[in-house]
Amino acid sequence: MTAKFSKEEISKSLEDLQGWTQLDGRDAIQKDFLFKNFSQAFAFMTRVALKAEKMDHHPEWFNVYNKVEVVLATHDVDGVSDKDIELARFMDKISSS
Ligand code: H2B
Repeated sequence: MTAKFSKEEISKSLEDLQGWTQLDGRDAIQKDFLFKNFSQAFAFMTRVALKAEKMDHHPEWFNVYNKVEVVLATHDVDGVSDKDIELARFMDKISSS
């Protein structure tokens, strides 16, 4: 069973991620990704979608052209868990290579 992280645990976990912050008023983390164009943004989303299906853990996101706004939360615990941190780390990894 996935455990819900405390605010302190979330802050600690975000230290080795790039540019993720906690949402105001909701237990979730967020980051806006910017790409060169829509094609790059959509390629990113496709790779994340495959990972999300494998993990059975899915992002909330919004895309316009080269921008992908991502919110990660674990609905089963109504907060943030290690699954969100793992997916965030994957997103950082594939978007900075
Ligand atoms: N994604 C996210 N972000 N949080 C969840 O709690 C979650 C999920 N639960 N994807 C999964 C699917 C669950 O609903 C299914 C039934 O396993």
